[in-house]
Amino acid sequence: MSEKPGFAHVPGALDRATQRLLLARIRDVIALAPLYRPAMPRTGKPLSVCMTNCGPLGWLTDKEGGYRYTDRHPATGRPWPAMPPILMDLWMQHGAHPGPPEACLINYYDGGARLGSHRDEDEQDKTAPVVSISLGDDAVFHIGGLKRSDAKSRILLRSGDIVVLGGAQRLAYHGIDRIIAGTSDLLPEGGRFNLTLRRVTPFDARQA
Ligand code: MD6
Ligand code: FE
Repeated sequence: MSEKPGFAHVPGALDRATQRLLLARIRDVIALAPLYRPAMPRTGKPLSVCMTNCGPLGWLTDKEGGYRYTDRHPATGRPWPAMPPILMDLWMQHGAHPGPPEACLINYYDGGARLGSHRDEDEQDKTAPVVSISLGDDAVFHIGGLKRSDAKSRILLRSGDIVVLGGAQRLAYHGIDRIIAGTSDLLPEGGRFNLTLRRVTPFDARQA
C-alpha cells in the first residue's frame, strides 16, 4: 500500500500455484490471439513490448489508427478470446468496481523491453480503476503524478504482485524502466507478462 490515494501495490498477491494457473490461461489466449508487436501512432516506430488481449475489447496501437480499443485482433481479424474466469475474480477482488472488466491487455517484455511513461487515458469510463498483474521476471516500475514532470517513485514489481491505479491516481504517469532478467523461473523462456484489466465503457448498474 502507499501514501498515494488510489494507488495500491499488493506484493505477493498471487501464490505460485495461482501464478501457474493464470499463466496457463494466458498461454491459451495467446494460442488463439498471438502476441504481435504494435507500432506508435504517426511514426510507426515499433514498441519493444509485444501485446495481445482477451475480453470483448482490446487495446492496440498502430501507425494509421493510433491508440484505441477494438473488438478484433489486428492480424487474425478474429474477436479477442474470452476473458478467463480467474481474471474476472481478480478484478472483483482488487478492482472494487460494479461493472465487469471489458479488456485485458497482455504485455510481454523480453529482457530488453521497456514501456515509456504514459497515462492510461483511452478508456471512456475513468471512474473504474486499472488492475495490473505481473508474472515472470522482476520489473522496475515508476509512478509519478498527473503531470509528466512530477517527481517519480520507483518500485520493484515481482511475479504475483498486483498494482491498482484508481481514484486520484487513475491518470498518473507510470511506466516500466527495465526488466531484471533471470529473477524468476515462472516463464521457461524468461521475460515478463503484465496483464492489465480495464473497464472501457461506462457501466450502468440499472442494466445489470
Ligand atoms: C507494466 N503497467 O507493469 C505496465 N497501467 O508492465 C502499466 O502500464 C499499468 O501497472 C495501468 C495500471 C497499472 C499498471
Ligand atoms: Fe499503463
